[in-house]
Amino acid sequence: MVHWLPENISSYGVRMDAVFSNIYYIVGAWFLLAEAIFFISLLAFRRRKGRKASYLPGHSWKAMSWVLIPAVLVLGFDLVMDHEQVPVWREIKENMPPPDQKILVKGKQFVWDITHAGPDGKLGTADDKQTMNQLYVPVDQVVEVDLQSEDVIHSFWIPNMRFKQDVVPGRSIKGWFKAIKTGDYKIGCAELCGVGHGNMGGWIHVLSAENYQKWLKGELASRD
Ligand SMILES: [Cu+2]
Repeated sequence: MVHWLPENISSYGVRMDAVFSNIYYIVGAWFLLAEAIFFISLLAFRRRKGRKASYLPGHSWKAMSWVLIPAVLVLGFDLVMDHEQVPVWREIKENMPPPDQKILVKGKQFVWDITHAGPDGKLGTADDKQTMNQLYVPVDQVVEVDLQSEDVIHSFWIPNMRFKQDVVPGRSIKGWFKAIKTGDYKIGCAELCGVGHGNMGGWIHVLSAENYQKWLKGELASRD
């Protein structure tokens, strides 16, 4: 595991982090090996008196093996990573568990316009609750987010929730997550969307189920 990632508060965060670690260590090891060979070669075969540079056409098996062997190894490690990633992708991105709570998030330069389905559980009705940059969700419940954009491409990012999804004009993209811990965590925009991009963000407030119902009914003050 990679330990410097933001605290995980997502039901599928452990699976996501395993994929991240897998890529991190495999690609990291290759990077270090490639750089080591590069710098050792620079030093060992540098210009010296009496040494003539020679042109190697690379037709011999010995020369070609420098390319072919790593290529086969890279392909092999690629398959190892695919093996790790495909089930996680299926579970998280191609599977939509029945939602307990529905949220509509509209990105626009440079805010997140958020609509929470009210006590009736439906979006687009009179009891909906609207906020700007402040997302409220109940803990231990499946939250379905419908992501839309009113102008350019944004990316809705909650690092602690291991959730990041592009928000594309003209499309309605659905995603889901389930928080396993209450608290306040940051939301960002992960797609350069204009001059205010760096300030485009907000907070997600994960509340207990009871407090969430209270908040929906207006019995709990909003936090910013
Ligand atoms: Cu943005």
